[in-house]
Amino acid sequence: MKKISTTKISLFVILILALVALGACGGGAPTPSSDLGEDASAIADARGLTPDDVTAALKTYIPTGQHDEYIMFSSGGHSGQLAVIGMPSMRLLKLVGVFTPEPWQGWGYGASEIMEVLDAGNVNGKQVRWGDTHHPALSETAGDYDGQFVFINDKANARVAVIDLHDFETKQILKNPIAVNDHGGTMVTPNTDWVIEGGQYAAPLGWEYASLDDYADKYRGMVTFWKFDREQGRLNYEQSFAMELPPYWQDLCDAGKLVSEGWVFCNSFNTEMATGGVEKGNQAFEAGVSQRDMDYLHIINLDKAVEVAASGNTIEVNGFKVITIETSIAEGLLYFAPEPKSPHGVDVAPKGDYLVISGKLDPHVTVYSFEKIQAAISKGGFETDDYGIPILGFDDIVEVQIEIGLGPLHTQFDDKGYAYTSLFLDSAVARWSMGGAYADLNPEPDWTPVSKVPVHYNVGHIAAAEGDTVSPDGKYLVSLNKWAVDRFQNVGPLLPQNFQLVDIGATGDTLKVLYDMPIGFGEPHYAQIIKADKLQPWEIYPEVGWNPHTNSVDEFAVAQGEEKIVRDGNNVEVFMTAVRSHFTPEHVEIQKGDHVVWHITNVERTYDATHGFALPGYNINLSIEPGESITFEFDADQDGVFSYYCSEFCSALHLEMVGYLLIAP
Ligand code: K7E
Ligand code: CUA
Repeated sequence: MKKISTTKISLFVILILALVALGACGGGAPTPSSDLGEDASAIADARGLTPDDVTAALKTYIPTGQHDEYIMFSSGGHSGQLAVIGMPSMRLLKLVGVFTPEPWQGWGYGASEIMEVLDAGNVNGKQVRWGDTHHPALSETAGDYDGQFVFINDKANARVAVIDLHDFETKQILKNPIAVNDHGGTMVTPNTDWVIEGGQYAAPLGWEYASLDDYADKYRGMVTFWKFDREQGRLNYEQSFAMELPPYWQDLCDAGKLVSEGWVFCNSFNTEMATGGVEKGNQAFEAGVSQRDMDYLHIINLDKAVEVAASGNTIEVNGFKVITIETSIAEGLLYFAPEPKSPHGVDVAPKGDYLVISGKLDPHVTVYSFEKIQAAISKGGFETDDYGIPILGFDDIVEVQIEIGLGPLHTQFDDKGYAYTSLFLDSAVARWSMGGAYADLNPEPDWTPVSKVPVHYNVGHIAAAEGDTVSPDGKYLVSLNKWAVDRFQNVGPLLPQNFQLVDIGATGDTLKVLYDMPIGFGEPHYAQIIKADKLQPWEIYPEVGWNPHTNSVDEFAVAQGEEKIVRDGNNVEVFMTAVRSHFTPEHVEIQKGDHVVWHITNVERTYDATHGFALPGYNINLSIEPGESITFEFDADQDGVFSYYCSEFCSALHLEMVGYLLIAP
């Protein structure tokens, strides 16, 4: 491979920067790219690029054939999917089908095991084929992303999904059995023993009916702890449990780590227990839920709750184990702490020693000390809320409050003792210095605002490289902006979201936006960013005939030469192989009224040699990756001639990769 020497590269960079800095660049009308020539400085000049633009381009450009350093797993928002994005190039690599059918991956178009995964997310027997995905969580080992799994929640229907990063395929969807919707999910404990799913809008547990007049008595919040079985790669329903919570609207959660491992923190709003109904003369929701200056941070002793759940000191709701509020109080599982004002984010610092909480209507971040929380719990003598839950004293447990700007939401951390908080109302990301064990990592005084970078616009979450781990990387942060307004070409009144890559590599007042990436498939909320070399996905399935849902060779895998069609009464079973460039058999002749079970094995062992299988009229579409074996079945309820074909351009004779399904009347 031809390589340019590093000296040449740096000379090239210096040359561009020097020319740009000398003002060689002007504004003016853009020059058509065909006329730009080969000279870098002349190109920068002709395109009107500033020195910052050129620097940003040099920091984000990935030459053809080279790979990104980080991979971002972003929620797909309303798409119900999970986006996989390379960083710093911000190239979209994949939109993994999760809660919503995805045709390219053959996700939800006939393949039996995929339909089973999707159907496990049905709600009361109703097919729900979308999701409002919010928070992806990478699996962790000892508090560090391990690159094995990613979890994500569907806020709209209170569901969680497990995606296996061996093949980036969704393996499991579970409907929460006690809640209609969720929000504070998914987050994982430091060894991924538990996947957290917190609730949001309170309702009677188990989807019962109760009048809003009975809100305080009958409506409840919840947090569910899903037990993860790493070996199986699945959440274990039987070992999972939930905690009943007061009908405050639990919002986001985070798991403790290191010193706070075994604890979980969830914030809440609407401790006012407002029930809306402005049309009946009541206070509107947005006013009713923000009357109080403080809501309650929920501090949960998860280790102890696990013991209580295992001991059987639970009730059952829809057959699911639930620890009641009374039990939580009696066993010391749950404490509250006041948190200002319309709180949203709760984020545990890398060493597990502090929690950062933002109130949407408070210009501060509030930093709580885990040590002080423990001391306050030991000291006792609590006030309680209406449900008898002990409330810790605000002044006893708060380390510091730092005024950083308007509309603070979510906080991330780096390797230099800085925290970053998104400011929704300011449309900015604030950098502030941390104290305590982080104080020596940066030059600034402890707990002070350091700088702000404007983002465009209305930032929600931010995600920093390895930012939720015990050892964040710094380097990059992505601002997940809700509004794009003028940042991209107008594509009609529904605009894309805007992910902005921010350089956080240096200390001090140096934050710079490097790149804008439009997101045209939904409103993502959160993302996590992992070092790319931690991922070890398969290039092809380990053996021919692999079933990605059992992680073993499928009992109906078809070997080359053993293709056949077997008829037993009205049941027809097709055993087919796919290889460049044919399906065997090429004719499948059946009768109207037959029930068809059809197995296809892609016998290829070549990287990227995927075959599609599209069968018109029966809504069947598969993606069969090298080595994979897939089964689908259908009732042949319409006769006719149906050409099935390979829907991946796999070879020069791909168009010839076709066959006829003949259904005689
Ligand atoms: Cu702030 Cu669902 Cu995490 Cu949206 S949430 S921004
Ligand atoms: Cu196989 Cu195209």
